[in-house]
Amino acid sequence: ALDLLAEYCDLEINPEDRVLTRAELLEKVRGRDGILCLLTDILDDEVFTAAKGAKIFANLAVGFNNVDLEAATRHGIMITNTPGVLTEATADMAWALLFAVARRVVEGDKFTRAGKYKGWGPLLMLGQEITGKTLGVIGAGRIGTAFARKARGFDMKVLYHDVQPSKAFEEATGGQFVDKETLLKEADFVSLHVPLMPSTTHLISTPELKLMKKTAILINTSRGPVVDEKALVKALREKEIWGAGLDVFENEPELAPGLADLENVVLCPHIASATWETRTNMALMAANNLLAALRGELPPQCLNPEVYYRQHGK
Ligand code: 8YV
Repeated sequence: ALDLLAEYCDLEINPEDRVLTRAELLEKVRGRDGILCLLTDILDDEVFTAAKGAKIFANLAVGFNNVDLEAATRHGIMITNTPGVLTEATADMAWALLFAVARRVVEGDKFTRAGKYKGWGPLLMLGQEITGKTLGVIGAGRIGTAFARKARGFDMKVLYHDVQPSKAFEEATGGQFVDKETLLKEADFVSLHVPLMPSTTHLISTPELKLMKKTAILINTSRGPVVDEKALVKALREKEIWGAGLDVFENEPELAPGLADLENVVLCPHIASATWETRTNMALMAANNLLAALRGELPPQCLNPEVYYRQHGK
């Protein structure tokens, strides 16, 4: 992707393998025609003011809760994201977490490495069966659909919830639309696939965790603040639910106090789209969006095309 950009642009690459400080971000966007940015870059009015003259910020993510889209539109800056290319990798990761928690894979690995495996036992590290269980999917978009579709191989019943029923979801997965309470009560495993918005912040908190089965497992590969992490720690500690698999955290990269001490949770550092194939495709998509904007075209994954139409008198 960088080679592609280098053919057409003078590139300045952030050399640090870390999140930019706010001051660095404000400094680095100054005088650029286009910026390829990460979900850790909070893009608001101040940043767009500093980036005066920029045509585009290409976000290397499908989620764009880090972007004040209205402010970008006001400043005449186009914003793009990377939908589609990371769907399967993210859905796969939700399954990886579900298996890891249900079958105690990480716990078993630590136990074995520590030399604690002294002999096979019929009750050693019992987990939850996955095949034939009821899967609850909250969020019936691309990733939720891919996740639920993969459940067919495990003969699962799929329940789903979203703001409205989705025919596409049902056709792809055989899933049944239910209200959130029914889903939480009936699902053996609950996986979250919603974007982060005011209406999805703390979508799962104490009342929701209380509705879930004592044997339930919660999976989150969406955005951390969708789950009230303090409430989750309490529920896991008090065995209100059986376990959780988290790829995202409420105050990433910080973890809620006590979370890392729990055995019944598997934690990953926001790597759901981190495969060579997917990250390459995300980078190419972001680069192509950038190049389109620099050439004066409408970028294919533009989230605020009204900026383009306004500038081109359409
Ligand atoms: C990435 C993601 O890991 O696309 C998203 O919204 O959260 C993940 O695919 C991340 O955004 C990379 O910047």
